[in-house]
Amino acid sequence: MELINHSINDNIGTIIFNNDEKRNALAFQLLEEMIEVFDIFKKSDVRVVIIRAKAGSKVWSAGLNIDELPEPGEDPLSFNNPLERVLRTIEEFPAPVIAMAEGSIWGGACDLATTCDIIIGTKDTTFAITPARLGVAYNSSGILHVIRVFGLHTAKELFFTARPISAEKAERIGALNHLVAADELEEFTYKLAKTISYNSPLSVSVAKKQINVLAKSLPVNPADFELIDELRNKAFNSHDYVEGKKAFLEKRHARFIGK
Ligand code: YXS
Repeated sequence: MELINHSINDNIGTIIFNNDEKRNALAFQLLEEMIEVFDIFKKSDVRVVIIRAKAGSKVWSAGLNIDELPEPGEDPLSFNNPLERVLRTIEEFPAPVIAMAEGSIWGGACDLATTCDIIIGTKDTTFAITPARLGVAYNSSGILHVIRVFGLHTAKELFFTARPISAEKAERIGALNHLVAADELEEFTYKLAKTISYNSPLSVSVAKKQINVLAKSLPVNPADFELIDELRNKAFNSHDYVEGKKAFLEKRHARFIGK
């Protein structure tokens, strides 16, 4: 593995992002390595997984690797995109996955953190959802994660402003399970993981599945679903989508024109 490190101790699996110079951007290679490691964990009686950045990181993850965003016309968050496959791997993994969230969390990494079962952060943990910065229209499963974890109004503010929200706010609305001092984060997280690992893995995995299935039972009629898809198509065929990526790579503010 190159862009992540992983280890297993006392039935607790750990994945550490190792892409510092790109602020732990979720490069396709990093995401594929995560899927490989979850497979190793599954075969190794891992009872809790912790996903983290290196101690002291200012950025947990800068989100999807903008260099790898596809050309206009192609869905940047398609069903088989490596990020979506990692999110489904986390959701379907039989044991709890904890995001040990030190630092700022951006875009698709916010989707990743909120797909984890538990999020533990510090006062410097922030959450930002950034499609509006890049002319992207997020996908429905990601939007549902954000609504379920942050609530409707905060989800709208996150998507409309693309600005980070603070750890205090995230804890107040229940998006963060615990907000702890930076120098206690590691010990606190592993203590919680150990508590879970001593419980019945079967009971814990059934509880995870039950909660995930029941939390998702939202009826959406097919016509609305098709409409959303039509709107998303418009966005990732737009001038703004091209401009968003270009502006980032040229390190300048984007000039969006709304089409
Ligand atoms: O110039 P070099 O080669 O050193 O590279 C710079 C950045 O270009 C690179 N980098 C990234 N490369 C690809 N994809 C990224 N997401 C990304 N983020 C950063 O890392 C090197 C250091 O970046 P720099 O100088 O900006 O670091 P900093 O410490 O001053 O600022 C850290 C951040 C995270 C505040 C800043 O890098 C930033 O704002 N990054 C972009 C965050 C973002 O908009 N992420 C959304 C990615 S797109 C995505 O996830 C979805 C499609 S969506 O947008 O829909 O949610």
